Amino acid sequence: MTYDPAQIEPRWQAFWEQNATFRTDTSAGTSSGTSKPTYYVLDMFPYPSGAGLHVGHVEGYTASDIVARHKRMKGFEVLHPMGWDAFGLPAEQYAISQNVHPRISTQANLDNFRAQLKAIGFSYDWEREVGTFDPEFYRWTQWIFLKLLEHDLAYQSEALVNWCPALGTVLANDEVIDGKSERGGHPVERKPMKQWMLRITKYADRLLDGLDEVEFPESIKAMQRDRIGRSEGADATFAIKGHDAAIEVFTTRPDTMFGATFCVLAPEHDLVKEITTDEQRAAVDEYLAAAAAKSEIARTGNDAGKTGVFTGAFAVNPATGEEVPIWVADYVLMGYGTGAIMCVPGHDERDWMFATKFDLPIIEVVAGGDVTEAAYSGDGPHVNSSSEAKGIDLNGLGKEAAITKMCEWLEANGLGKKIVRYRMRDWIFARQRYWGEPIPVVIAEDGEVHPLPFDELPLNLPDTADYTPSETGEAPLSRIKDWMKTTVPGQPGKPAQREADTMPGSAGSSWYFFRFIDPRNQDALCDPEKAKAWLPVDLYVGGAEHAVGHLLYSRFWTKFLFDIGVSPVEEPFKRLVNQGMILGEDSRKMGKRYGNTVDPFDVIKEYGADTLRMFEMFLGPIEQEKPWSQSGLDGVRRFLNRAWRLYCDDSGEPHSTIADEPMDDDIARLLHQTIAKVEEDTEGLRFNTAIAQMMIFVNEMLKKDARPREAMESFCLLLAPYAPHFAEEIWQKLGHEESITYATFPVADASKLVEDSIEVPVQINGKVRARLQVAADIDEAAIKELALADEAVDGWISGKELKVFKYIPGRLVTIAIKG
Ligand code: ANZ
Repeated sequence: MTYDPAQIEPRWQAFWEQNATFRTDTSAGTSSGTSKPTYYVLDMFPYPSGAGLHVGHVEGYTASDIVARHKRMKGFEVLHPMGWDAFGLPAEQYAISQNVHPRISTQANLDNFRAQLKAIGFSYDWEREVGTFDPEFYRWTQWIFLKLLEHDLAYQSEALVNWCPALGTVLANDEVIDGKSERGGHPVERKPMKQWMLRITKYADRLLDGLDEVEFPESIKAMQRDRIGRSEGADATFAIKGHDAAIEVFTTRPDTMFGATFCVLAPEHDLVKEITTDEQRAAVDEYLAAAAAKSEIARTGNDAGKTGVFTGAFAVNPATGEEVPIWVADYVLMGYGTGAIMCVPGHDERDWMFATKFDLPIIEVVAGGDVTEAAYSGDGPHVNSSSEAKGIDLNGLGKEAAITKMCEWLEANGLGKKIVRYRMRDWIFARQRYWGEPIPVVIAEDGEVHPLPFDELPLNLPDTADYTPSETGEAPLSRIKDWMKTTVPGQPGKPAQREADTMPGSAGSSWYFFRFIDPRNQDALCDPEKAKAWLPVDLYVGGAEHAVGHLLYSRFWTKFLFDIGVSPVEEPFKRLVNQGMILGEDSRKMGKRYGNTVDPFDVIKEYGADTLRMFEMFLGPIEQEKPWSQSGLDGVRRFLNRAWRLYCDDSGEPHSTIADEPMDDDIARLLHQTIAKVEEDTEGLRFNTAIAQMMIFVNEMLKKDARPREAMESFCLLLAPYAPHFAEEIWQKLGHEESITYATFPVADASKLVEDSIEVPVQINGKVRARLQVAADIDEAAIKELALADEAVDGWISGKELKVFKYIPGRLVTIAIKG
């Protein structure tokens, strides 16, 4: 019988299921459990789409599965769980498009996903499965929300939000790309709305600092730093002529204040209406109306600095005492800094374009460029930056010194202060959609917000057939009148309304990795002792598209849970790996548009899951983008066929030549080189080169007549994390009754690795007394052991005190003795 995965694979999948082979004992590492070392390897859990698993899922999940299986064979208690990110926009949009209730479509989709994952042989402990839409799960999502509220980290605020009329909801900034919704590409507007917000900005510095602790790809760290966008600068006050109010500006270059020849307010700035003169009012109103229709991206994109309108009012530059005009322009955003800036056209590019367009003065205050040609943003000695009357002189100073001196002057004169600002905004934590966690608060008639008591959680999402979003921003839950109507907790006579908004899709995914450790705990989101034994996650594998949103949110929640004593760690993920995208065979992104999508289940039907797994790992380094390759798939299939022939004869029985005989030197070397390479490369997640070495092993072994059992069994063990069904089958044929899952992974014998052994002379007290035959790359500890056991050496040193033992690699052993 030849290798027949269709016959082997379902049988082993059933075996694993019946025997709960991958059940994890998470009491390991706690006072009541074993002392086995723990290893937590986590996949980014999928949102169960209607399309089923794609080849990109298979790539990441195979990588983590190999690591999980490898660690089990090395004696670790391994936590390798799976669940569903099942609330949120994509699931709901899908349901609406299919005209089925999201609860039904989500359940059907995840049942399909589960079956597919099982058909690839992933070693998940399915008893720990969780779904974010399960009340037993979201009870704790709601619990965390209440804790955030208690700690003043959740609040309601009227904010300018990204409103998507087509989706009928607000979107987070990372769900908007080029003014369109990430999902579906619908237009997004800016609109002021009252929203629940989470104060993630309070954690900005800790989210930055924590990045130094974790092993994430540098590119991901850079994206997170950029999103947080820490800026050191100063707030400074510009008085307004003829008004009591003053303009507070935020600048990162207070040193350039002598060059500030105008100020600009964001269109939404409170002062605009107040200071605009009658002559300018019509022009300003018209400009404001146009700005309101533009997205943030359009405002800060290529046109930045090219539109604006004069208010008719003037401010006073505090350094020069000169009057400078106040303009309104939409390249200044209300949501950043103070929404007002001082403009230094000599040294800021957008200000330069604006000044050039509207004929405003440009003054050089830092030497080094030609400000009539372009803004100069580099360093250099300050010029034109001195005022005797004001008692400030920056001339001749470089940038850093000038910034320091200007800040001191501002503070001394009550005109401003140093400040750190962040680009990151607070997290808009509400959606006007049905398919999400209800927010567990009620609003009394007087408008006061009352949290639900913890023991009333979960607050269930009510069932309704009327779940489609509205275009007005009215949340679907508000239409379920008898659910909405309630009373203030503890005050049955006091009527109240429930909150109709639900949480965003990223709520459940911000903490789900805690729940896997203790998924059925009724009293806590996770037992603290278990959390301590298992966190942080040792290895987290998933797509780079979550580099900013999900990873920032989950790091924020973990830090908060740390602060309230629930999490033992501040950083949830010790090491992060992003699998590279698998492109179509034509090197284009796979998609319906190009007709180049490969369905992994077509591959399984034709080739089997083990071939699919090994092929995806063999395509190239896990982090890299790489095209699909049909010939590569055939190549891996041929490899497994040959490996099968190495073990089995035509009838499918193990070769009679497999025997308990010692390995000759060649086979021993080949085997131990293979063990060493597979071990190292698996640890380093270089699965493609590990597989290349396995291919060498099989090709070499097929040329030999001998089949020493040790080599045959060891290789089967090496293959097990990669092609688990194949390995289980062969392991059983070799006479083992237990699953290979917990068999010990082979360890390379260093002495068998090298090709040539060498002769090393041994000098004792200056004279050569013996010669040793050793492996060329032997180390000092190993040669010492050999030398002391050598008969000739022993004859000279026994009974004496060993003073010195030194090995000059490849050349000489020197021993000094006394007595
Ligand atoms: C004067 C100046 C002179 C500036 C100069 C820059 C260069 P980051 O690094 O992003 O923090 N700014 C401040 N608030 C703004 C807002 N709400 N919308 C648009 N621009 C704003 O940038 C801070 C700088 O961006 C600030 O420093 C301010 O311009 C501008 F040679 O002030 B600067």
